Amino acid sequence: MRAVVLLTFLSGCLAQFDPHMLPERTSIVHLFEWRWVDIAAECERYLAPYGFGGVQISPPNDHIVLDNPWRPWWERYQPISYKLCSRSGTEEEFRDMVTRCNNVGVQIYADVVINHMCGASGGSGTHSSCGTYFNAGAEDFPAVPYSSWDFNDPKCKSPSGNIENYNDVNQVRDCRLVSLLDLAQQKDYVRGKIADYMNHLLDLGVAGFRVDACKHMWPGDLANIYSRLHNLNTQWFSPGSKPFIYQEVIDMGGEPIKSTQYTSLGKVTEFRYGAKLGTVVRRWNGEKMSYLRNWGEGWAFLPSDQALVFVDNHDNQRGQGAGGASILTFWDPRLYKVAVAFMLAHPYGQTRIMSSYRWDRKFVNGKDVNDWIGPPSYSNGATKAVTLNPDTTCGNGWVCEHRWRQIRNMAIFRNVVGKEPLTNWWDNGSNQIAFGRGALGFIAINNDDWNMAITLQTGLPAGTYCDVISGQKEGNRCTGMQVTVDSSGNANFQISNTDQDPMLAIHMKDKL
Ligand code: AAO
Repeated sequence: MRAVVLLTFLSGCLAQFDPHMLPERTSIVHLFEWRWVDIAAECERYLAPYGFGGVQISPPNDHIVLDNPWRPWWERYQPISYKLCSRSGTEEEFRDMVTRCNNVGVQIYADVVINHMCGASGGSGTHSSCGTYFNAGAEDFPAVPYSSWDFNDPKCKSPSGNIENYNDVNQVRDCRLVSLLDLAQQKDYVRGKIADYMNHLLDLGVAGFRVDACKHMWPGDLANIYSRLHNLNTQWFSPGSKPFIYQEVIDMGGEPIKSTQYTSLGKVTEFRYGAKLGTVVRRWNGEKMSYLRNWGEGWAFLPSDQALVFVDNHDNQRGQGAGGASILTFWDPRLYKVAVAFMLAHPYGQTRIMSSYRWDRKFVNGKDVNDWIGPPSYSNGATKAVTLNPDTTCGNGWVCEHRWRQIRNMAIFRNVVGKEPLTNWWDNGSNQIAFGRGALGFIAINNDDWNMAITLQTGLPAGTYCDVISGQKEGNRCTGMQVTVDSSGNANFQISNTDQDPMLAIHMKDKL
């Protein structure tokens, strides 16, 4: 009896760590600023067939609209109400997307902005994506409704009302993040409104949430809000399934607020992951790929089952947020593919793949002054469709990293190797590394300035395997290179340092 009670208790507590992906699906793709109609189509035509687990969508709620033609992407981090009309589409389009993605087994995780409303200087009027009236100066958001009683002004003790010092925990949580009007989540009323919004999304079929700016909310308030959440919609999920929760907390180690203060509530973004991996792959600060031998907890990251990991995110790919210049992005495609392939091959963490749009970068004194530019749009501000080129890449300014063969195939690699541990690690003491995942997959990477030519134990059964970086298996042939594993599990790896993609990866599913 006690064991049953304990088990029920544990599963109740742990449920929000489960992304509810279909079996043998493992990765989230962040379709940053995509329209709902495009995401629905992408679930059906690409994400489901290639085994992506779920999509992180941009915030679906009513948000401020900042002038035309300015329209920065970060409008969407300034809520006006919890109605579901946004730059990505209408509520009807949202419902259609969730339904169609769920029907093909691709989960939707909504980015929810619940720490604040719009900026203090957001003005008054109906310049919101739903055309909703609000008055930022008076802290009046009648469509929720929130009034000045619902904000943290009386609690905030900083002179300006903004967060001035990240070493002051009370300021970080009770004052305004870059002047954004800070909601009072200790109030039952505010908790209820936020939970209503999240429950609306759950009832429509979303499988979980990326919770924005968690550092700026008290863990106890979040625990209360999460405790009010409905279970997932039983049209698609088994009864009693709790929403998956991953929380944005930037903890690089130098501040009193730690990501571990949030890990009992859900998973937490591990920002050290991309910053460190970028440093290693770029070989900055004397870092070497061989140092990745104990990657993960060995680098003082969160425990693997609590960490949400990514090479870059929508902030740090444009120099914002945290991570700095080491962050690798699609702008450095060769090294980016090395980093993403390593991430997807390595067992640590819940992986998220970034999918971006291009913008006109313009560096002034090392800073991109165009870091605000919104998604590809028409002159009336409407976001452009994601079009497809004959070679399956995307047009209209959409980068679609998740469609790059090397990245898509490594997402499949991760699905194939599943929970197998890291095995047969090898390195040359410099920047050539290789490792396996039990008897299911093996990867070798040459990030040195000289060729790699070596025979290694792969742990795989004898046979001929298709390299999934240069191609994949189609019918009973490889479209790219092949690797032959002999009867003792050894294979010879030849990787030139000048190869377009300096790595080889093989797994059981693409064995001839
Ligand atoms: C915009 C304008 C503002 C204006 C405001 C209101 O840019 O000038 O005042 O509107 O009118 C996004 C944009 C913002 C935008 C906002 C609202 O990025 O530019 O403001 O929408 O439209 C902090 C938070 C973190 C946040 C990050 C950007 O802790 O939660 O800033 N990320 C999320 C979203 C983001 C969004 C928001 C939150 C707001 O992903 O897209 O903002 O909804 C330190 C702290 C971090 C802090 C960073 C940046 O990081 O630790 O907590 O993140 O500073 O301020 C080293 C350190 C590292 C440090 C970093 C940078 O790496 O190790 O700890 O340096 O100093």
